[in-house]
This record gives sequence, C-alpha cells and structure tokens, in this order.
Amino acid sequence: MLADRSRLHIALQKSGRLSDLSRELLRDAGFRIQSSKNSLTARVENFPAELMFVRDDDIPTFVSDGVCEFGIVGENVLEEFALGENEQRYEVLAELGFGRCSLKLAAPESLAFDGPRSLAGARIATSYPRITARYLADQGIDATVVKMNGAVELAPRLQIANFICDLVSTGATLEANGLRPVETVLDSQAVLIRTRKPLDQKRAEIAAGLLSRVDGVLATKESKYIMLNATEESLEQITAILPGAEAPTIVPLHGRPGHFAVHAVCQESVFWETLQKLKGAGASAILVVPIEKMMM
Ligand code: PRT
Ligand code: ZN
Repeated sequence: MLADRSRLHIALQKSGRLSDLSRELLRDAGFRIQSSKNSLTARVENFPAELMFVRDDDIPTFVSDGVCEFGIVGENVLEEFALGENEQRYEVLAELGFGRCSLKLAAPESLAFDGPRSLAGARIATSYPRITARYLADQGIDATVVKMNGAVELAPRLQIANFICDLVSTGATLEANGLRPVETVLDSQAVLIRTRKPLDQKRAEIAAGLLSRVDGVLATKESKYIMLNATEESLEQITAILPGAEAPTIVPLHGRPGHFAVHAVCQESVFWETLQKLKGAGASAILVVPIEKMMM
C-alpha cells in the first residue's frame, strides 16, 4: 500500500457516515478524484496526492505512524485512540463541521437516574471504553466498563449492562431501544489530522498547498461578500457593523461626491438583522453574495 513517496497520502473512511462528506470536502477544494468506490486507493488527478480508503478506526494509527500524512476522522475515534497512546503523534488541523454526534450515557426508560452518582457500581456497555473510563474517573465514580464492538444499545435488554455509552445523533436509535440519554460525555465532529512525523521539503510544500485549499473551503462556507453604498459621514459606523470584515475596500462613486462604495468579505454569517442595522446607519443598495472560492 505504501506507494509513491513524492505524493501525499490522505486516509479517508472507505464506506460509512464520513466517506461521502470527506470526498465532497476534497472535491470542493478542487481535487479531481478518480472514481473508484471499491478500490483501496485513488489518485487525485490534478494534485500530487493519493487517497487511501480504510476503516475509520485505523485512520489515527495510519496518520500517527506516517503511513498517511493526512486523515479525516471523527473526534470520538481519535480521542479513544489518543487515550491509549503514550505520546500524541498527530495534530488536529481543522474541525470540518460534519459528522456531528455526541457520545452519551443512556439508561433504560425504567431505570431512575439522579446524576452521575447513579452510575456507582453499575455496568456500562460501550465501544469507547477509554473515553468512558476517563469520564468515570473525572466524576470520581467506580463502575465497570464492558467493551462491545457493536449493537451496544441491546446490552441493557440482554442484561449485559445497566447503562450504555454510545454515539447519538438524532436519538432515534436510543428511543427505538427503550433508552434515554442521561449525560453527554463527548461532543464530536470530523476533523482533519496530520502526522507529526517530519516531511521532506517537497512534501511539506505539497502539504501546505493542500491545507490552504481546505482552509479556503472552510472559510467560504461561512463567508459572504457584501457590497453597499454609503455617505462619507456614515462610513465609520457602517464598517464597524460589518461582521468579521477586516479592512473593507472603500472607493468613491463616480459623479456622486461624498458617496462611496464599500466592499468587504465578511467571515461570519450575515443576518437580515445586520442588513437592517447597516441600512439604519445610512447604507443603501446593499448586496450580499456567496463566495465560491477563497485563498488567504
Ligand atoms: O466501517 P468503519 O469502521 O469505517 O465505520 P463505523 O461503522 O465504525 O462508523 P460509521 O460509518 O457508523 O461512523 C463513522 C463516524 O461518523 C463515527 O465515528 C462518528 O464520528 C460519526 N457519526 C455521526 C456517527 C453518528 N453520527 C451516528 N449516529 N457514528 C455512528 N452513529 C450511530 C450510533 O453509533 C448509533 O448506532 O448511529 C446510531 C445512532 O444514530 P441516531 O441518529 O439514531 O441517534
Ligand atoms: Zn469504525
């Protein structure tokens, strides 16, 4: 699997909840991925990188060992891995805003729960034994963690455990199994990680290119381009209202002395409320447009 060392290797989940969105992020960053849903690797046609499709649980190991320089994985999987390591051999570069879920403690509807102390002496089934054990230690609770690799929500019914600690997004699975969430142990989303193993100069340059493109995609998700007209007196107030805009461009309007056009990239969401405030401060002809690409 260790192919061409002049290319970067990016570990993505082969199939599962993160796989489509991970590929979509790379596509939005302008990478043309050879279509090969069933293959273990795919070349990026227009960038010196190769994708490796693996189980999500293997991604932290691959990146820590430097087999892949980059990877996209859920914080839940990453944290469980990190708790079993002596030193952190990867770094988190960016939160990607997808794959959101929470690791929650859940109890059968019939079981009373009166805060974490209700867990004392109980058995808790989970696929995340290290995160669960850390939570219990933080709370000063003595309980038994039972590791299961799947179907955790069945554990109380099978009398394997009293409680479970499992990932929840909509909560429908818990409900269908007569369980209710009682405590949140960890909030998670997909993150981009990078190996701490040093890269040679060529691959360090390629890595910087990859990062700047991904940063660009993440920035444009929230960003908007605002254009408006303003009088000279209102400029100061208007530029103060523009959300997350640094150094707007201000140019005089032809044939209208004392009037200016203000253009700015706003790094935060622009709400109707903001537009009303701008209008109130003297802005007119306000346009808000999406940004397709951005490189800082
Ligand atoms: O085969 P591989 O090992 O790669 O995949 P996997 O089966 O281990 O993982 P997969 O594809 O199910 O999830 C990959 C990642 O998606 C997880 O590690 C999380 O970071 C993230 N994620 C986001 C979720 C969920 N939401 C989620 N709801 N992972 C799992 N679930 C499961 C949960 O375990 C439970 O069974 O969905 C069920 C609950 O969903 P709701 O909507 O009913 O609450
Ligand atoms: Zn997995």
